[in-house]
Amino acid sequence: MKRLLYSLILVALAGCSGTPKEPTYVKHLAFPEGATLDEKVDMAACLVPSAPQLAWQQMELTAFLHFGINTFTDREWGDGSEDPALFNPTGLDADQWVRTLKAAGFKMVILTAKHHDGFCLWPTKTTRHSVASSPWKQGKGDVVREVRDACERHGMKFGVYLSPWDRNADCYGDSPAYNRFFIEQLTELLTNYGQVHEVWFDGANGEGPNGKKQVYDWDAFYRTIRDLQPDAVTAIMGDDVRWVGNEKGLGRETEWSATVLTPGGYARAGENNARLGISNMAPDLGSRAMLEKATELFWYPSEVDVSIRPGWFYHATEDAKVKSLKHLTDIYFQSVGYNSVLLLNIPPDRRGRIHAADSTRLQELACYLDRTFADDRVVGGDKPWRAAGGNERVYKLKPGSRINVVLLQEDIARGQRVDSFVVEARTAEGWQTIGEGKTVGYKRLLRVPDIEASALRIRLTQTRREANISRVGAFYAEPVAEQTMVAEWNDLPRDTWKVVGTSPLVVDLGRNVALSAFTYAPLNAEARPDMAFRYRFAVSDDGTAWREIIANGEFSNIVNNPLPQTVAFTGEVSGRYVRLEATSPEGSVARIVPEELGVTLVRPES
Ligand code: FUL
Repeated sequence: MKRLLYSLILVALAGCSGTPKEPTYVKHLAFPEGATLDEKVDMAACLVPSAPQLAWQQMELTAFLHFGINTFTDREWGDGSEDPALFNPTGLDADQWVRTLKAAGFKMVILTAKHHDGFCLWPTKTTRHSVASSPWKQGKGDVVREVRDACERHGMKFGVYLSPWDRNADCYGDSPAYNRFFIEQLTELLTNYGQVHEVWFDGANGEGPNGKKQVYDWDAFYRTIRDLQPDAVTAIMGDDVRWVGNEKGLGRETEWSATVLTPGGYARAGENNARLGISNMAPDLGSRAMLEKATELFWYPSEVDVSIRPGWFYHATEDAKVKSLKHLTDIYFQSVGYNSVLLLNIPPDRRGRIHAADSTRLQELACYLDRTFADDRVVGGDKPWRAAGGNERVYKLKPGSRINVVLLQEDIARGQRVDSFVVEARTAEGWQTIGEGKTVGYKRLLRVPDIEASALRIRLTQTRREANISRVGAFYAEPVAEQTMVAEWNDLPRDTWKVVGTSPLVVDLGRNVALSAFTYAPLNAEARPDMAFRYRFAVSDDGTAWREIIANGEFSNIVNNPLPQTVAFTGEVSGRYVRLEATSPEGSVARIVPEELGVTLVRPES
């Protein structure tokens, strides 16, 4: 019966010409029960982004600004007990932030108006834990306003990060009360600062005081946004923009914006996603095999968020660890070039300025991208091409073209439809295949072998209905050499250590040393369920009598960003034995291997 209904809809949509007019589903569609794979594929082809989602995708480059109390405590996650008096930037210059980012090609900035510590960068009426209680501008300052105004001056779009998890609010965990509190904060931000283009809700969700779990009222949060800022997209726990699944700057080569992943804020998300065996991290979120099992489909495109430094917040110790140009260009090709928007974090420092180490690197990146994409070698590559599976088209290249990058774009306002393609080049030796792939989407950049060619042939091997190719391009990207970065987080060679115990990890460093810090670095920078999260750190002179140096530590955000975390001691700490005892993110005993531990000497030996 449902099948019959589906056919009737198609017939009804047929124009006078007899060619069925294509249906359009904006942002979401539900497959009729019993729909065949072919019918599902047909419908999937007609799923399109909403207008704000389309405008968002076209920005390509957006910037994150992580700034707040953590900037002043040198932490990644504050616990909410921080004294607002610590917030005191000496020369905050939001105009410099926005100018720097604009010059680097970014189209929007997203400011952490409130991170998990609950400290608000605007003088909110909801809590005293804000800039209003800080010495900065005698409590009369408003960072959100300053950034918003700078965006206005420089024609930059503006977004807010508002952490649902709040480690300061007393009402956190008292679900209805906190939901009201959160909506009030959201309302202030979405009412008093002009247009807001993206609202970013982080997925981190810890326990409130006394272990109380907060149940968020996502529907009410979404309603508030739709009422106050109908053109804003909602990200991560929002339902317009999807977290790519890691914080390494790594998109998927095959990236479907028309995806089977149900947004996390929907009540049915848990059940739907578990049935399909997927999460944000799943490698396949939209192939035909996934469509076969799915009951609904979302236009839920991927956003790749990554920091220019190891951490999200500014730490002076990371000034020399700003990602290299090579690393950043790889990130660009693996995000923007993989049908995603890149959200690159550039954290302002304690002065309240973007540090020269970051702005210099941004400039280098912008120059590199400008140079690379200035000269499109394809002739007439922007002529729209409507093509079914099996169709091919030849594009001439300008004479004497040397290329190593091929660009493909679909007109996603008419859906994401390419299922697989092949790219060939005509060289002196004849036609040769130089690349192939599955998805295209808004933008696909293929790094192909460095060749001289006179033409490209694009063959769409499989499509969903007819695909709409809006652009084919070809470029030459100069190879970038990697600047080697040494992992400098352990001053004492491990072959001089003796492992005395493994659970907890106890190490005899071989002699008495003066330490200023220790580091925990998950093996291969990969998260594991039994990795360390909460920890205690102690030292001893004889391996028997211990002095606890840190009783209640936390490797904040280690699951999403499993990079080395260095913990600096408040003073000099000496001993011969060190002990690191930890529990995993799930609360069980963590497994730490000696290679994951490093110590920093007060006086490093050369
Ligand atoms: C994560 C947070 O926990 C980090 O601190 C950071 O804000 C990042 C963008 O999202 O989940």
